[in-house]
Amino acid sequence: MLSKTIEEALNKQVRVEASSSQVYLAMASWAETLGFEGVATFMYAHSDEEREHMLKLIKFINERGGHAKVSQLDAPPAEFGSFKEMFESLFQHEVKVSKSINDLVDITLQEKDYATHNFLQWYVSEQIEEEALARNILDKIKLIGDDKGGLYLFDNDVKSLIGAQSGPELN
Ligand code: OFO
Repeated sequence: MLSKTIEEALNKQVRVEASSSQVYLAMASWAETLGFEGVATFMYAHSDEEREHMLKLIKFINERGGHAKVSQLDAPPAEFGSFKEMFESLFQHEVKVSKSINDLVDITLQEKDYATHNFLQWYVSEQIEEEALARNILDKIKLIGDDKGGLYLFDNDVKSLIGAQSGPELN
């Protein structure tokens, strides 16, 4: 059985994952309108993945006797300036999500909820991968700068990273 404190903290994380999914969906749509099909495909997949992270939390909360809540979200931006800015903001977003997971892990220790602590280890590993991937993409895009040919090749390449972001097995 979850304590109220843990239930609330997990529900906050449900919201964080849902809003990640929304932000990445907006990025996918923006890239698609610009004709960057590879970036769009990558971002649509990333958005789906965040939804999976949210669902995994929802199932866990309900299985442990809590009630997972779906809350209203702020609308993400519709445009992101340049791909460099977009991936910069994706990276910063993932750093924030990691912090939020770490805070959550901390609460489980304070509450001596070792089952939830154990469950959250999947998210800890996932965040390491997601931050590394975002940093890797950002480094590439910084090298390319505004070079059109480079962006064209990047758009082709980025699709191959979709598998790399799947993270630890979902179960
Ligand atoms: Fe859910 O891992 Fe990114 O935000």
